[in-house]
Amino acid sequence: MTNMDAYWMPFTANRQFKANPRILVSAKDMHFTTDDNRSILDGIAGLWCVNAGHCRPKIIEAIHKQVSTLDYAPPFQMGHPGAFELAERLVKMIPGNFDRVFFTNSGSESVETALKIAIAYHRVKGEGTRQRLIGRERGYHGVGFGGISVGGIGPNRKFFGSLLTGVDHLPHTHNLEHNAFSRKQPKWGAHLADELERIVALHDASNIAAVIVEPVAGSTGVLIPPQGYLQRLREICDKYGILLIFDEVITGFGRLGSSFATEYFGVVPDIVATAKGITNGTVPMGAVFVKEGIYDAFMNAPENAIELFHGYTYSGHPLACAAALATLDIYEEERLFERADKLADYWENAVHSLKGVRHVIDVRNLGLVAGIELESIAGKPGKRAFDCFLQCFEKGLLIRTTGDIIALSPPLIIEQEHIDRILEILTAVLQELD
Ligand code: PXG
Ligand code: PLP
Repeated sequence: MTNMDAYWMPFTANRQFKANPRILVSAKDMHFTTDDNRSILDGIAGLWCVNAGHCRPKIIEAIHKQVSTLDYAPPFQMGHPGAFELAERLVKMIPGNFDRVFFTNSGSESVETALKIAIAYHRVKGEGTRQRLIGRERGYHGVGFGGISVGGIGPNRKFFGSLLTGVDHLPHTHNLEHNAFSRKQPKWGAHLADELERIVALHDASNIAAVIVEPVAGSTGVLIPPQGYLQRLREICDKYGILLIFDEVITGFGRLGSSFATEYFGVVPDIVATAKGITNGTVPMGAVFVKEGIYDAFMNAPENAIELFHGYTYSGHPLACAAALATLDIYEEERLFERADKLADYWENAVHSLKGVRHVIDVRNLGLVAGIELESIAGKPGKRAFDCFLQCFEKGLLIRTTGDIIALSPPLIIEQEHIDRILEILTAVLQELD
């Protein structure tokens, strides 16, 4: 292994890692292989993105063919067929009346794009005072300044100065007293959406552009929305002309056993931010869907003028488009979203078998996602779950932890025997853990 010093690793305990590196060298379907040739079962689809499993030949071939035909095409004032084909395919795939897609290269960029479009939309409609943004405590919306401003994860915010002004936060919905060990959506908590009314009363709707939430909060440790909560947010936004943005970077592309969370919950937002699963994690890409009427509102500029002053060098990159088209083919051909839906009950029973296992104070689940909350060691928050992560890796399982919460989100191609194996390793590790 080469010297590791030069690489400043993202969201990583750099010194701990470099002292005890965990190096992956290849992957296939449900497994990674390490540099010491161990097979690691992937319990988190890479990082919530490899929904069809690793190294799928169809996607590899599509990328290969694309890079040897058209490696790059400028996206400003120019186009290439793949971007148009993909956009068309995406708007047909998402339920609700979304009619345009803006391409980005990550979830963070999708969030920045969604927030900017929301503010600009009100302005082009003559409501330029609508500038305030409302996020939620514990929300994760990537790492751009917009995303951390509307986001609600303390450590992701506190080092970075004054952030965006004009931002408020709804309360999060996590409450173990009421909702511990709920299966699917918890019963308690819809009333927390009414906090939006208080924020509107404080600032007046005429100053508010948008509300952004993750339909299921992922990164903060899997928080499932209470029954009726998202519907209530939708109603209040409608009442006041506030745009509702769903950040579906994790929930999009089959994670819940449906195309998108908007389909799963039957609640249609105005803007949907996506990334991750769109290319099965192979080539960075994000996509922002907007509801009918939003794009049109921008089309009043003179014919030859740019309508939206926003975009990335790599928006709709040919390789990303090729990878995404092949990925969507696989999702469709293998009916992977339905597959996830069918497996969801087996998954639910499996993860809830952790109730009563040492240290476990909550299990929550929806689709092929689960959160397992551990009791923290006094004075050492996060240590127990991190130790669990290290020991699972030693035993051949990749999980993700945040604080003292374990998140699981396997590729949608997972078999029941893999689910059993995940629970077997996790249970054994938890029983032995301090
Ligand atoms: N929004 C949501 C809801 C996300 O989950 C982003 C935006 C940002 O996407 P990019 O592609 O810029 O990272 C995400 C990303 C974790 C974890 O441990 C989750 C994410 C990223 C890294 C770690 O749960 N989600
Ligand atoms: N910084 C500089 C100096 C640039 O010229 C550009 C793009 O042209 C950017 C940042 C933005 O890069 P990207 O479009 O890849 O987000």
